[in-house]
Amino acid sequence: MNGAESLVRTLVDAGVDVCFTNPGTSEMHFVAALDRVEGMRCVLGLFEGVVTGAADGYYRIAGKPASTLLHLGPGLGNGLANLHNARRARSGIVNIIGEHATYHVKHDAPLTSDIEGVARPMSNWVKTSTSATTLANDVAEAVAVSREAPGKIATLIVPADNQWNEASGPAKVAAPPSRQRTSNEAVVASAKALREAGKSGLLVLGGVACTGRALELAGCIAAKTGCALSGEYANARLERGAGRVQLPRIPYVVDVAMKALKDVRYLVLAGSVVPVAFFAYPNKPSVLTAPDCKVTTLASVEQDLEHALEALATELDALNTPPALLAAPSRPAVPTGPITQEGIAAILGAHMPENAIIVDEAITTGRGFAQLTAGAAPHDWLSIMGGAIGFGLPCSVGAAVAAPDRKVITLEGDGSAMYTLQSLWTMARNQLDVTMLIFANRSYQILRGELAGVGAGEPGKKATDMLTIDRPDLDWVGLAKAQGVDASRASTLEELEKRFKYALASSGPYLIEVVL
Ligand SMILES: Cc1ncc(C[n+]2csc(CCOP(=O)(O)OP(=O)(O)O)c2C)c(N)n1
Repeated sequence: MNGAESLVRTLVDAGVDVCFTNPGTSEMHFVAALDRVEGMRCVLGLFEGVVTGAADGYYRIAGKPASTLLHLGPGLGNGLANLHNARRARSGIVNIIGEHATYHVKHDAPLTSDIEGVARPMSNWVKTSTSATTLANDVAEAVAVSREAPGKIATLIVPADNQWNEASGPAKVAAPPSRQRTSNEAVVASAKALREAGKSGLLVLGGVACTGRALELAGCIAAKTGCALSGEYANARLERGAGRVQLPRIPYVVDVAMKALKDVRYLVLAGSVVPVAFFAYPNKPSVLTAPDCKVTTLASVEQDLEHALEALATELDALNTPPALLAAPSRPAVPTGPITQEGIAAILGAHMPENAIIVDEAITTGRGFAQLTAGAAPHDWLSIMGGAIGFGLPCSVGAAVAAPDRKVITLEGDGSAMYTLQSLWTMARNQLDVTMLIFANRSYQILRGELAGVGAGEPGKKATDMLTIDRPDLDWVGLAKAQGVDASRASTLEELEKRFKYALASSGPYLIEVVL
């Protein structure tokens, strides 16, 4: 077998059996090996930002890494923004990047670049393979790194001759080490802080603490001590809905966040960090908590968060306390008339199917969605973690590949959607079950607030042109249909509800242009 086949076999044997790809000449032996090796599902993306964003969404739902296949430095470079988002989400990914044959690099052919240099800022681990016979071991190492808690980006650069030369066979991947446990001192200190704090305490959950038993334990702790609970501003995967502990998010807008946090005297961190502003603004602080707020770290995001919360609940004698803040089932009444944020939220809350996956890149339109969806059928909520827009559609591709039996609902700003629009073609080709709401406000609406926020004043004509995306208005129905995705437009809440119900009842991708 050649190096490429040893590479693919090593991935598949280790359970890395999905590859999001956009290949070129230097990856042709990998592509050819796909026909010889059973078990690898390959999904083509027509832009590398689709590929890397899909790998992020896949990890968040599957809980295991996918691989990507990208074309030298420029291909990887095109995928970097969503790789950044994936790294911030702590999604494990194995990137395979083709490179010129070892003896060809010195000739400085057009696609030659410093691939390691391109990879490093968005990767936790980077290596260039040195021979076909050692390639499988490098792949095994990359997979092992990608599985290290809390999920890491491993980038392996593979020269073409190491793919086509004879290899010695696949390699075995070591089992992932179990997560480290937090110290007893951290547990005791956190318990002391929450006891002293009473209602002035806030337990902030991050990483996998926003899911499953860990979330439930946080509810028990809140019931016992009276502390409040929160997720961070953005969360890779937040379990929400009826019967689950409700976790609000730290607000985006600095003044709103500071107001929400002003009475917190004791902050306890479980997989999270002290809340800071997304950006600096003149005359506003970077840290959002009050200056006299005491901070205690229960456990870091790499550590075993369920264990940490269980130990804290035990220390507080809260293990058998029924969890506080459980969301009661509720289906909001749906208003009629012009489209409003509240109306969209009510439609989501009323019709979201059980076990849906919500991918949230709604930016300003989504700011009021939390309340009316809190009691909806249980669902997962995936946020953009690194702030690099163009995340939502690719993430939806990956989530849908990871969970073909679940409905993916994408909440998407029109500006953000345009970055990685090619995702629609991948959805159509693979008939992925994704319902997309595109919030067509024809504007980079958030930046209007940011302009004022940084003290740049009122926009004039030229500045306004940089913050609007009208002239021409984007025809979302046309953009979707051109890529094989059925679509329609909704200009009232009645229309939106009808189209949303239709999309949920059908399978495969469907896009609704929500005219705001
Ligand atoms: C990769 C990247 N480029 C640019 C930006 C700056 N930016 C932040 S939000 C935004 C506009 C978002 O527009 P849209 O998705 O329509 O949401 P809206 O603000 O209208 O709610 C831009 C350009 C960014 N965050 N990331």
